[in-house]
Amino acid sequence: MLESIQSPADIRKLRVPELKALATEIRAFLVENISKTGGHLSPNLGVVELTLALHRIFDSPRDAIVWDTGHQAYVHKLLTGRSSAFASLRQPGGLSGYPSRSESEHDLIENSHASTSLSYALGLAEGRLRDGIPGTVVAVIGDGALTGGMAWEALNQIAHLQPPNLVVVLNDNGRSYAPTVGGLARHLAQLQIDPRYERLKEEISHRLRELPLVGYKADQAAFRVKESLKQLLQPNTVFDSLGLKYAGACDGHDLEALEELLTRAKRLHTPSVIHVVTEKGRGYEPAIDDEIDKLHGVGAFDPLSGRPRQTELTYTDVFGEALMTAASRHPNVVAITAAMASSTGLLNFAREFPDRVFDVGICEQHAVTFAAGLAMAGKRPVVCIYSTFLQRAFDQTIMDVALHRLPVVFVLDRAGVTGPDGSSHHGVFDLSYLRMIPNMKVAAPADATELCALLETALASDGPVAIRYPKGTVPATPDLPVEPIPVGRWEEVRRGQDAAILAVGRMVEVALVAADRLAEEGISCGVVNARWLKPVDPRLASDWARRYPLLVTAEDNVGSGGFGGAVLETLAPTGLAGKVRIAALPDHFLPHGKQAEILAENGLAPEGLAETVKEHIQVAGEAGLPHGPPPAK
Ligand SMILES: Cc1ncc(C[n+]2csc(CCOP(=O)(O)OP(=O)(O)O)c2C)c(N)n1
Repeated sequence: MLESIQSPADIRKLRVPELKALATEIRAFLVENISKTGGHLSPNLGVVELTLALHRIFDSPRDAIVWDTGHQAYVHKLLTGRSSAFASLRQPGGLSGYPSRSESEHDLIENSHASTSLSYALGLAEGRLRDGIPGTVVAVIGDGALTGGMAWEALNQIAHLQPPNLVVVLNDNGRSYAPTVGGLARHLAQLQIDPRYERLKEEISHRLRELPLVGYKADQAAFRVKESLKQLLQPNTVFDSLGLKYAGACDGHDLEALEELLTRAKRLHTPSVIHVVTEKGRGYEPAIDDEIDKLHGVGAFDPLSGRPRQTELTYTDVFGEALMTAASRHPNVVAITAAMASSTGLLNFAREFPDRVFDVGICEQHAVTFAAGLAMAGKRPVVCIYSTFLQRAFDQTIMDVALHRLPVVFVLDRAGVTGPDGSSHHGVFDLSYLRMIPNMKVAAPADATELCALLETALASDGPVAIRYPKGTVPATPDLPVEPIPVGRWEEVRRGQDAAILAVGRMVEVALVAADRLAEEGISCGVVNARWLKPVDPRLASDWARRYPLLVTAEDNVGSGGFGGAVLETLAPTGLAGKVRIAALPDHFLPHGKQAEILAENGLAPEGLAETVKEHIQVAGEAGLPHGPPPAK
């Protein structure tokens, strides 16, 4: 049936039994495809009926559907004419793993950072109102994304502006990756009382409308009875208190109930919050049975068992173990995660030290300032976060941590090119946005052993330190135990004569292979492991920039403001900056694709680096630039 669905109009023709069959088909299709491409499995299995109902009741793109985060928009893709391309999901040149404006007129928001949908939706709704553009704007937000501060900033303004053309659908599956934590989650759980509640409430208001009372007093009496029954039945919701209409909680797998509620919301002409309860991983046992994250986001897996196809040691694993070791020695070490304990390697830590890990919800800004407070109180907070999501807490990192010179350790996972999650998930700005912050020290390990050693250094530091490492497997298992690495100390891992590559993090390995290739062509290329981005090793100016005629910096960060910039800034006063060439990522948003391919396309694989060296050695030769140490002053 799925093949025949080319647009939402096609599903509006279907009847309930056909829709149920379609829902089953979609789930099987998702499992089969995602088992090959990887992707967000359980969030999408959970929203099949909800997406069908949304596209039947609302008329996209006339009505705008805004998916918060966008990781749960696969079913939306299938219903908007993209099922035949679905095998290319997250593959180079294929469909994006999130909504994508270039893919479809039905896709509006492609930023996959959570908690933004209500702000986008309010802006869209207000803008449309002002221009008299008809249609409803629907924001679909998860209970996890609703923990983020931005969502509440938007709700506050929605309550103020009361746009009649805005519907908020709260997709409540009780989980972010792990169960959603906090007072809000508790509140939402309380609202999910007996599923018969909604029907009972309807029944009562229907009966009240039929009361055979007449006159003012009767009206008053009816009103009072109704109000007290309402209070009795319905706990006052946080949304009602804000001045928004709340309806629910509705079974998110009951198509008819969903359609009824959405129809009412559409006709209400006042902003409403429709609370829909869904099951994450619905219909796929391995996801439902998974206690960790219900197979939220997966690589390729075996569809029968749900087990991953690849299980190699990753930087994330190594960090998790290193933090455990450190925590067993330093009683003040505490870990903080913004709803991503499993994917930042904290699971074992949480088992071993349950009182020393804080899941703050999808609230990176709060996470960082909370860490600042903990540090003020004498703790050693380690903020475990993806590089891309620390962007959210840029101001907090500067003002609340660095300005106070607090010893918060930032551990940035998934730094550099991440691959299939695309533009909004590449962690390619962190070296730039961290390096510019006063008091901040920034490091990037070249391998697993160095990661463990840098963590020791960071935990012994008297101010903020950020350590960033890439997504993926480590070159080798760590060589333990480790000694802390002195702050600012680089290492010349290969000596050469004609040029040196100053490499950051994973680029060290790439540079060593490039140097081998160059050696085959008679070029003697050194490699320096520039593991500290900040502070820069003073030997850069006193030694390497004098000894080598050409310095090529290599980093998996954007060129603007990154490591290459740090080297240029250091060398500018010495007059040696002219020897520097920068190999970095370009000044545009990178697409999704395979990590290695994206790096290679941008000159950051061994061949590309070797080419850069060769190209500039020639230029240096042609320009008659000095080859060898400059004359002593
Ligand atoms: C700012 C930000 N932090 C972290 C994430 C990583 N992340 C992606 S989905 C997700 C959980 C979302 O939970 P919810 O909104 O309830 O959606 P569900 O997957 O449960 O349907 C998280 C933490 C993100 N996308 N954005």
